[in-house]
Amino acid sequence: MKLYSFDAAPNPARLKLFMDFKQIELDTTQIDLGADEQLGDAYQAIVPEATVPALVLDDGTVLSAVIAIVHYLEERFPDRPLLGRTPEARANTLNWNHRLFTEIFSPIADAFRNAHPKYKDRALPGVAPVIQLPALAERGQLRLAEGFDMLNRELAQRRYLAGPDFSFADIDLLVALDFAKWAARVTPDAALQHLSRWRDEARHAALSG
Ligand SMILES: N[C@@H](CCC(=O)N[C@@H](CS)C(=O)NCC(=O)O)C(=O)O
Repeated sequence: MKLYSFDAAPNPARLKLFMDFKQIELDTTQIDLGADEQLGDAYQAIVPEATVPALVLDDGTVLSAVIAIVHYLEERFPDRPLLGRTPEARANTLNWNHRLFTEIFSPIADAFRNAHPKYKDRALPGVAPVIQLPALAERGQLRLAEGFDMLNRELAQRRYLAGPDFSFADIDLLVALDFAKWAARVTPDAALQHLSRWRDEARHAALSG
């Protein structure tokens, strides 16, 4: 197995926190996004999507979606489960990961990539040119504020996002809050007390890996 990553970027950070918690170590090569190494021919020959992370399995299969990589690793390294211990918990964790991806990560990426000059004509990851739409940056900010309100209401009802146990959904939300701060310049309002309480506990749980 061989992992390609760039630990400073949000999607690789989701995977790194997962692996650190479960104490998984893999042969890893860092692909420098700052130098656009992901767009070079050498990397594209391995990962045509030109994104990180990517896990190349021993049979040559290339996984480029974080959610697929963590599912595979959870099967291979079952100790300290992060995707739920029962079918219900597993489905609920996956449900939250999907919601976070569409309702939180996507608005942050829209706010960032449709406004930053570095991403002119690269408003989406990948090699195909994609123009920036400033309205999407504005909509991203609005959706993010709504998303934080929704999370605050949800976290009033339970300790962690997907239930009583710390899970990969919590890891995703920790990474999303950091990403929102530096990329979209948005920090949840201190009045969102349930989100704030959860963040303290989730940070602590993540480090207990
Ligand atoms: N397809 C991945 C997301 C991968 C992704 O978007 N990675 C970003 C880094 S956070 C990337 O590689 N960007 C490359 C670029 O912007 O050119 C998933 O579904 O989990």
